Amino acid sequence: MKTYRIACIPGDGIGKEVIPAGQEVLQALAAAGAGFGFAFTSFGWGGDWYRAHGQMMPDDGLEALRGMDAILFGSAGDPQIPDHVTLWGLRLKICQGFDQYANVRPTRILPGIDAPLKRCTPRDLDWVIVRENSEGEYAGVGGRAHQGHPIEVATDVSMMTRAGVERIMRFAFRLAQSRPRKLLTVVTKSNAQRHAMVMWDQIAAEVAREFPDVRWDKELVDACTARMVNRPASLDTLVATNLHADILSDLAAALAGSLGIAPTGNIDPERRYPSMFEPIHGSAFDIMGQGLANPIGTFWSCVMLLEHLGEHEAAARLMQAIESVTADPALHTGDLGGKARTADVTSAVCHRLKNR
Ligand code: NAD
Ligand code: K
Ligand code: MN
Repeated sequence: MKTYRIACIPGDGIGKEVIPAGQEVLQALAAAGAGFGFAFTSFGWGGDWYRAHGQMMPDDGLEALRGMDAILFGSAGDPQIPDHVTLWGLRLKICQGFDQYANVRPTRILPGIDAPLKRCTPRDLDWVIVRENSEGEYAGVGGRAHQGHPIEVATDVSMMTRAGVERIMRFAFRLAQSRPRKLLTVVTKSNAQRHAMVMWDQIAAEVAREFPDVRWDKELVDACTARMVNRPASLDTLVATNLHADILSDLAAALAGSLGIAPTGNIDPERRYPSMFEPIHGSAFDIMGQGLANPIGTFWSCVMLLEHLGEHEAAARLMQAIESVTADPALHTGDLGGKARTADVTSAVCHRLKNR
């Protein structure tokens, strides 16, 4: 029987609550006769590791992950450590170290979830946002000089390369082509950002010629937020820069009901390195350590992980179990207006996997 080696990095805050829940659900799926097993290795990296060792993960951390089939990640962010230290020291180190340049963020309204958009049925909102995950605004290029002086300057340069934009565009067009509507919206800000974003638009038009069956359009990122609210059904697959997609996908999650539901995959499409799956939310300082976190975002991320491994039947089974749980308001956590706890939702999903 095939055994998948999965690295688990709970990280900080509610990551420590939702990642064990994700492992439990994957274990239940394997035990219910999926035809494969999992060997989990957990890494205690994050804020606690930083307090003990002065860094978020060890220098040879990437080496420890390299041979894994996939990585399940919680969140990086600790109330006592600056956010840029935790993010750059752990999550971005892995995303950039393993060149996981495509960040895929699906959004749908799951059964039973009361989405805030009026006049919007689940059929009207079925998006995948493709986030460029290796450069752009989060390239790490920039600097700070004359700190504390009146002439202080600081820059974060949005750096885009032709190779980087071409590969994310090709990925997005291919993904759009694989979906029933074959529709791609290229998000841009080329009216104001007249260098990198103009190149982005040009490359989109070039790559589009390779995909004559994909319909595509362009939208400025600010207008795109309004379009997501006003005309959700006019969107299907979207591709946007690192920063733009980061913001659009939190909006997408909220429009579909809650940040606690939304999944993502940080993918190396060439499969040179392990890909990493995580809920899109962060450490949720306001609810951490109380067993209140919604684990659905992590479970849906596990579905994406299974699909990445080629286990499509198991992925569909887990998604079905998730949807049958969201359909029951008694199993909604606080973010969805319910009273259920992380453990209630987790055991309900496991129970449905056992008794299908
Ligand atoms: P957040 O996602 O942690 O929380 C935003 C709000 O959503 C909070 O009110 C929180 O309670 C709620 N929420 C989020 N996930 C939930 C869940 N599963 N169930 C129920 N409610 C949920 O965002 P933030 O407050 O901006 O950031 C907190 C920390 O997390 C910061 O340090 C930030 O840098 C970090 N962060 C990390 C990642 C990551 O590791 N990928 C992503 C986002 C934020
Ligand atoms: K996360
Ligand atoms: Mn984000």
